[in-house]
Amino acid sequence: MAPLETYSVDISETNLFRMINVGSASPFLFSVPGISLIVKETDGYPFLETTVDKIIIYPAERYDFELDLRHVQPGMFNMTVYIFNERNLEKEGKILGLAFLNVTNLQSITINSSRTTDKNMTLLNCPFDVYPKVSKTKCIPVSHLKSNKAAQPLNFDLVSRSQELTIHFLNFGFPKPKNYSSINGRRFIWPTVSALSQPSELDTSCSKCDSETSCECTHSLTLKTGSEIIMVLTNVGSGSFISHPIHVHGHTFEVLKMGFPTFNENGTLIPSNDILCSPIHLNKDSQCNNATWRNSSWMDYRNIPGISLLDPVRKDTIVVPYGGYSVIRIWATNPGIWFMHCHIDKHMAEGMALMLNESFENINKNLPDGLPTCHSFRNGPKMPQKPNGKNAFFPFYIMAEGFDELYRRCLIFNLLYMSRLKNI
Ligand SMILES: [Cu+2]
Repeated sequence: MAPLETYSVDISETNLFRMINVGSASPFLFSVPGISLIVKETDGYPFLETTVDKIIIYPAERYDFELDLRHVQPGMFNMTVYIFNERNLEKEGKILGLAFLNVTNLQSITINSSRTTDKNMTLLNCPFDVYPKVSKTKCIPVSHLKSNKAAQPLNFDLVSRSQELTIHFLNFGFPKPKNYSSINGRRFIWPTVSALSQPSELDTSCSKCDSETSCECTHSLTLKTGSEIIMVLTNVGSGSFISHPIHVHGHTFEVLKMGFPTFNENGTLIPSNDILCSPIHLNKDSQCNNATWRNSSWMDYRNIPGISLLDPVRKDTIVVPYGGYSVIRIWATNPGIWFMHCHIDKHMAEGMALMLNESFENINKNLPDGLPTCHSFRNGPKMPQKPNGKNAFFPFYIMAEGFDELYRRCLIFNLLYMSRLKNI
């Protein structure tokens, strides 16, 4: 067994830690008991720093933090990772991850240990805005973070922005009857041809789905070139059971608002009532495949109470809280077919995913002449066979078959197109 990692830091130094959840299943609860964390960036984008005691990190998320060592006496500290219960955020099981932090004071700096004691624990990125049961813990959802304007993100727009605005409601859950991981009741089925070069061969209609019926299909969301896209990512209705970390490829997004469930006096979670799943059914009885705002005036997103438009934090992975929602904004300025999916691998593999179909018109005009399409390959001549029926050039045959299979699956084409488009 390898020894546990020990990080050595001196009180006179500033040390930056980048924490990444490369897991595929669970969010983690991270802390260094006795030391506060000065958190500065998430998913590579800076925000106005905030000091917390613990961080929840979902699969695919990243958080950059420094250690607040101003009132810390030298010594060894634990760096701890726990799995927690998503309903009440209490630790589950034994410690999952452990490292050591060796704090030194090589320059004999005078330490004032009498820190102003705030007995409230502060927790960043909880999927609630009020910590259930434990009143002494204060939650900071990421939607409360403020972007650091002094560190403006680079502009990666490949096409100019238009005035057009579209709002999409996407509900993440496990709808009946099969309880497959789905978005708006659609279990994602992978296309069998390249979605970039042969879009006409795709059936993305999902025609068997309706507002209360689930289906399996190549779910695609068309984004108009250059337009502003508001996505209301919801986690309500009869298929809502767990929070989902949703990751978008090809884009980062601004987190404009998060809506959360509340708790009654018994600690029972009550889903947010801001979302209207169905004009007929109660939310709890609806699949919520065709959601909207309960208050129709919120369709103009500037009317949504508490929406952050001045300095919203930017991310590429956002938790859609169980019983709540996250409102994000992206711009359709990066033509391509982009995957959007839950980063819990089991959910993604089962179908909680879709393709952002961002402007076929911009892709097709960049196709190189004579580029082969899927199905256009020709099988080579049959391999000569030995009298016993086995292939004479067995290793070469395997290679040819393997390459053939790659063509069939069109993986190569996707890669070719992507690299070509990016090099323009
Ligand atoms: Cu999920």
